[in-house]
Amino acid sequence: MYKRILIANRGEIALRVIRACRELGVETVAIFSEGDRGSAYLELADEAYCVGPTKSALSYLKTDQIIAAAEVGNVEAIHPGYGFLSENAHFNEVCRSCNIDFIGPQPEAMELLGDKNHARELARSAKVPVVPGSDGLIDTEEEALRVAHEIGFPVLIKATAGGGGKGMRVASNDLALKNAFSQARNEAEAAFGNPSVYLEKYIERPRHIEVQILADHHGNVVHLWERDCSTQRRHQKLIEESPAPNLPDKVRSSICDAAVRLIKKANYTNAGTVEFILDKDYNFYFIEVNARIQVEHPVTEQVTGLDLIKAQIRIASGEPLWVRQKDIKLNGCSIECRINAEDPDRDFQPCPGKIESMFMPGGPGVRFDSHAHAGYIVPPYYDSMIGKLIVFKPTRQEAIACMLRALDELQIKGIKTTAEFHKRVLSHSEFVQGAVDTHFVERTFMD
Ligand code: MV4
Repeated sequence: MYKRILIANRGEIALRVIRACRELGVETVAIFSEGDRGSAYLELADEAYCVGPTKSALSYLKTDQIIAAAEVGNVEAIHPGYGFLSENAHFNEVCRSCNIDFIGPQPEAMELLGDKNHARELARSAKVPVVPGSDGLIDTEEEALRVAHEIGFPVLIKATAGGGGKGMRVASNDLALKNAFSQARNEAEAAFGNPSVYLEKYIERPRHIEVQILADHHGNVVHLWERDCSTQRRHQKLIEESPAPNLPDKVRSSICDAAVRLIKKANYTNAGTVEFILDKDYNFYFIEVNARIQVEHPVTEQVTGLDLIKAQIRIASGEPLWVRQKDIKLNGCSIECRINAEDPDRDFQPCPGKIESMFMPGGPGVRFDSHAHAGYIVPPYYDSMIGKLIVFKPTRQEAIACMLRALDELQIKGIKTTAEFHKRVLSHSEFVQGAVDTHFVERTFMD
């Protein structure tokens, strides 16, 4: 096991990794930007280094500064968290060249799966269902029209270097496709430095189901069941839960087994998430792999009883997986609400500022992962999430009731948050019935 790890992140995920390290007896080196000086998570680290000014591009995204902190802090490994450099293959390679373990997949697997068209082709070779679409990249408008006529409109143009909804455009006829094709390529070039796109049949109003995977360096791969992340707005997840409600067991097993096949084919190691969309007839299609730990990992921790951050650290240090697939049971129901400093009544615009007072919910089955506290000034420079409220109960009905009670208890004075919005979602009949699709929030709450 490592003696010392650097956490190349901030806020609640930095705190989460520090907690896992402390339980493993591993010392921690934290980093912070000038905008995060004095943050609470730094108090729990053994050492902390300022890596630059407030701007992420000059601090949390600065490979050289972070590697310098790792050298000065004399660490053996770096945990990247999510966002920032967590899926940056170059940073991953620099860690390797400096003999610092990157707590995540190898650069090659990260690179391969970061190319969404490659990932799609790999899925095909692993007999994992993909959405009907182009056989590779589409270079010309004529090709796009030919494929669209084969698979039928509406179609979705996707940037191979994109992901998470970035660089996607829907087209419902020839003229729209011509425009969307050139716009998608220009956007992809501007955003990712790679204009390459591919085409898929647009699956209308799908559910977003993702499978948590752990893979060690000894060829062992297990899944930790699925999460339903369909309650989202403009590709920003709001509520996640495990297991996915109203999912037939045979579909559950097929999706999880498909995820394991793909991860094995990709020679992927450490924690990863295989993302699918599910149509109204329970047909599922591979979309992409998220080569990092995700914000919503706690709901999986609650229903499996496994600590995913400790698992990442143990796998990176070379330990073989200590659990077998048959030992990983799906127990109960867990729901997570992202508590963001945003105003749901003003188009979810960020509402940074000082938290005057804060009462955190608790009691049986309640977990609140947050770095925030009374007096904390939510900075405007980073993403607006200030915490995650997670509940865990034997049934979904009890979990919803518990979440509503916990949201009621959560008092954050001084800034607006998404807490009230979550209460409205959790009380809506369509959500309570289970199996909302990815357009539920926009269709139901956005006039
Ligand atoms: C799709 C899709 C429908 N049809 N692909 C791509 C990024 C990933 N995170 C979600 N993506 C989707 N890919 C096909 N062929 C629907 C989604 C999707 C989605 C699309 C638009 C708006 C919100 C969405 C939320 C989840 C999934």
